[in-house]
Amino acid sequence: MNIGQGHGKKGEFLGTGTSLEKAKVVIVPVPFDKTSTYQKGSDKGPSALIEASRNLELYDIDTDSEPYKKGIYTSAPIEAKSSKQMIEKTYEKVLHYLEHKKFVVTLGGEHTISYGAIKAHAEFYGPLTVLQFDAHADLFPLYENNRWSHASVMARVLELPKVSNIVSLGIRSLSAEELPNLKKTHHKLSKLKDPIYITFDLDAFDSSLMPSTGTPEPGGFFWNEAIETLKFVFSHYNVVGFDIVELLPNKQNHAPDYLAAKLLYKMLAFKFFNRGSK
Ligand SMILES: [Mn+2]
Repeated sequence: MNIGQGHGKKGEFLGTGTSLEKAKVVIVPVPFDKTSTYQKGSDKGPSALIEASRNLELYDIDTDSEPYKKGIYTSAPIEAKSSKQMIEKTYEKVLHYLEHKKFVVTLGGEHTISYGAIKAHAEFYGPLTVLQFDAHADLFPLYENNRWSHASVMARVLELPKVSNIVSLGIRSLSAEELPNLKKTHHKLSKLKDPIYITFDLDAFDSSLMPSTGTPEPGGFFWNEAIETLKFVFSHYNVVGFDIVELLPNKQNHAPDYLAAKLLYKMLAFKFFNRGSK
């Protein structure tokens, strides 16, 4: 595959060149990877997903729609030197767009980037249910003595006063240290309650389908299962925002980057064009 051969403008999701004023959807890239423990490189995730998106067909078969017509604006990437600064900047930027009535999609980066986005959505829309797709619970009280590790992000989310509920799907790798926190979360779709924020760690997918992630795990979701689950959630509940994290691009295999871009576009299609959706 030739890089840079897609449609439209480089650096913008789908390359559609929509202005912020005309956009309903804002994509916020957070190219941050400081605490990864196995393989590093998820800071390259947002740009790889965006580049791959320029090769997507704009028509969505499932919903018989062209979701890009809602207007999708890609904001400047959030640059930060520390986890604390990244969280603060992400929180402020996401909250700003929510106050301007935008639907915000945040792109990682390591999973810690979700915290600022979830905090902003929880304060704006809460009490909020967070639906987590992930191979790992990310519920370590502390990991390597760091409160802001990717492996602790959902433990921090549990502490947010405006997050009332966490429902996790796809978890298949755990540490005993996480078990007390795991009891505070749910694992069935029947536990969802509006409004909902989705945090999608790409390692929720089976590692054969999604090898381009820091901590790949076998035994995960395949494409159709994940898409059917999302279709159900978007058509039965009010999803107010989402993020896609932990894409660690591999220059030799662009298929996972394309999968991540397509996942994002499908989620927008289900949000705005699913029949019977809220
Ligand atoms: Mn995770």
